[in-house]
Amino acid sequence: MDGVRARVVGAFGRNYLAQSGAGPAVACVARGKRSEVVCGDEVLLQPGDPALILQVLPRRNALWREDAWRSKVFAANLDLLLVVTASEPTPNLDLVGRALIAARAEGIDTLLLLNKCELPGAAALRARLRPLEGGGQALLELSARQHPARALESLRPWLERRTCMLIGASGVGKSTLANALVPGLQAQTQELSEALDAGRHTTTSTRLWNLPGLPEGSALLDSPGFQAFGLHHLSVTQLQHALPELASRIGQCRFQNCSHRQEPGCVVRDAVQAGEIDPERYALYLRVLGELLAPPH
Ligand SMILES: Nc1nc2c(ncn2[C@@H]2O[C@H](COP(=O)(O)OP(=O)(O)OP(=O)(O)O)[C@@H](O)[C@H]2O)c(=O)[nH]1
Ligand SMILES: [Mg+2]
Ligand SMILES: [Zn+2]
Repeated sequence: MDGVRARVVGAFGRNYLAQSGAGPAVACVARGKRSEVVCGDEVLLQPGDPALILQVLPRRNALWREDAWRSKVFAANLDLLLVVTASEPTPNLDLVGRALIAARAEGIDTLLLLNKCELPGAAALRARLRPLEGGGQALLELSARQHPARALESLRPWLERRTCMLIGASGVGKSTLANALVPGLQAQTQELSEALDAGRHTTTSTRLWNLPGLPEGSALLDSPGFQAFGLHHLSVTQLQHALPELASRIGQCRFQNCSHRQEPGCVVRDAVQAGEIDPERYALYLRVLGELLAPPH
């Protein structure tokens, strides 16, 4: 199919912004009613005002969000997921664990961030995150509000020439951090959403920003705040591979297809009992597994 190849750098309801090479971002719309185009998508455009998205090219990877009724892709073609945590508000390690599973299952690199590290409560969170670090999870501590320049410096090698996204519970400091990385981002986000979507869908808008001061190809995807990460598309095997503690033990249980719940000769349960696998991580596995095995809603 003919068309100009471009990358979707803004999604606002049914309106999109796409950029071809280093050219300016142009307004475009999707064909058909149900648009399945997301920020980060590579597309073929038919030039025009607005341009028409003719085709979404195959995705390298994607992330899903879900509510009680459906799963929906919300970002595609990522290189790095920055999972932000903080001691305030009360940490939600379930959300953190699910975000890491979603990224790993899609082959997206992950970096766990302990923001607000200057707060006294950081020590307790640090201790709770240790099992993840022990499993090989990369972790950086920073203070986006107190030391934004320092935060940027420690993040720089992670961000270079990659498309990155910040994710985390409300209030952990994603916007503060995003603003440290792309000065003026918050104001611009609001302006764009209002111009393109009359401000109606600001919560569902996403934008991909080129990171200033970093090499060409370094970008930050600004994600809408939401709670539930979609994992329903995973198979049990994919889930097991996405948890490092389980992945390293695959094939060691008595039964090849061990679900690590109550089968005899299960090395995973043995490891939990022996304190080698964190009980909180095992509980997360059981919760997600239960959801995967439950009949579809
Ligand atoms: N003490 C401290 N506070 C911080 C730090 N980073 C952000 N905050 C504060 O935490 C609060 C929430 O920050 P936001 O950046 O709005 O959090 P968010 O993750 O974008 O939240 P949502 O948009 O609701 O998802 C604000 O009051 C920030 O000033 C930090 O490093 N230390
Ligand atoms: Mg925010
Ligand atoms: Zn087992």
